[in-house]
Amino acid sequence: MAKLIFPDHFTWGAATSSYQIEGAPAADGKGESIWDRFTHTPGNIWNGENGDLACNHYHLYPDDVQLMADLGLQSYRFSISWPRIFPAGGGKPNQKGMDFYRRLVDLLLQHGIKPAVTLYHWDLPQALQDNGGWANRDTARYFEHYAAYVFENLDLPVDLWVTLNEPWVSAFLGHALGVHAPGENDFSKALRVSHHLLLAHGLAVRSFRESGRKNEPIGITLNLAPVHPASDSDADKNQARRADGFMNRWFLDPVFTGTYPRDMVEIFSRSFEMPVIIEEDGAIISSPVDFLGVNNYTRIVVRAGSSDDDFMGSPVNPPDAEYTEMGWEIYPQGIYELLIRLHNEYQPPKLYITENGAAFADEVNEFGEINDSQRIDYLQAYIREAWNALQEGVPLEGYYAWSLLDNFEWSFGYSRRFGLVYVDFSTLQRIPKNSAYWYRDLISRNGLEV
Ligand code: IFM
Repeated sequence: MAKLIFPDHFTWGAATSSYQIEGAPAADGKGESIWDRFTHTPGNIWNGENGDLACNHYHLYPDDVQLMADLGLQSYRFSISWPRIFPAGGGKPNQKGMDFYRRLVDLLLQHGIKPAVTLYHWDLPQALQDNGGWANRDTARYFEHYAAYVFENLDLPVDLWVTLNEPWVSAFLGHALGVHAPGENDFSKALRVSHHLLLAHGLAVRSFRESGRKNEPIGITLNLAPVHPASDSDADKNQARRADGFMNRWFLDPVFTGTYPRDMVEIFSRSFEMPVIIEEDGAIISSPVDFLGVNNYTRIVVRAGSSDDDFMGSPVNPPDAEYTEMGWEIYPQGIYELLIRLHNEYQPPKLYITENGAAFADEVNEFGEINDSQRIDYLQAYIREAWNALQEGVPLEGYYAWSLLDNFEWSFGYSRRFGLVYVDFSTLQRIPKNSAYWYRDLISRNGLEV
């Protein structure tokens, strides 16, 4: 049996997000978010579900921190709900909302668990949506204000700051495909939204550098996936390049170079209205980050679409592959390919895998156990590829499993279980799955036995 040991300073954690676990949508002065509104609009979510209760982490967080400690987690990545801090997006802050995260961070630190804080995981204050949402450039300034307030008032050590989680998803699933809040179907608007999200990220990084928080790293988390052509034909290869431009480069290029990929600007501008870009925007968006957070679950395989302007192509599911409950191909070597590419092409100072994991149809057996061996196999295979990337000199600093708990999986409601810990949504009982114990053992030996 081989032992694949990770560097001593490597961080092992698990991740969640506010709307997916907290519940308590109006507690202690919290304002409405676009996800509160979207989930309460009939027809948007599987089975009419919503995050009103979710895992009730807002009230059960001490138990959850204890669970993390029992599993030996070294870090916990969570997100702050903007409307808990600024119920109307801007204006008067809500002290009680800030106090909740202060208590959480304090408790994590007491247990020796390093907090990794994401400022935006999609729950925009509805009041800002009513003002145009992310399609309105002012929202970036509101975000800067909110971020600056958190930097100043979450006055405890934070290990990692993430400005935005997966802006591609906010922009395109929310504004072009309409399956996420706020549920719009306007591609030109989605492009504008992507620009304002990137601007918000850059403004927050700038404000962080001006804050008193000197030695804490800040970065952004992108959902990234290798894009492969379905065949060796030139048409499929060109399609893969365009799909990569849409899925990956549209965010990577501006963050690391200050400009949008030229091929995609040409393609988009032939069919859509382009965002208004002011001269200073590129410099703001590319404000140097300390790390890039990578969320990777699968790869994308595409066949050529109908024209050279088709930037999505036709997705192909390779026939002999295995798939998770999300219908996502299990493709561990993709994370290796991605990490090597990011290191070679964009050279972020450091990289973190801020999310990786799998949904399976977990069940509690007659002994009260959840034998999720498929998840263990998945995690083991991906972590092994991360180790391979480390051997090639990729400055990978940590890994966060998605997710600590089964939770509200957006338009899929509670029908997709990603947790290391099973949640019985009728009683809210937490039961660590076998993968949680497997992960605990991996953390304790800082590596894999394969
Ligand atoms: O649950 C989501 C998370 O909110 C963002 N990244 C992907 C996860 C699984 O779909």
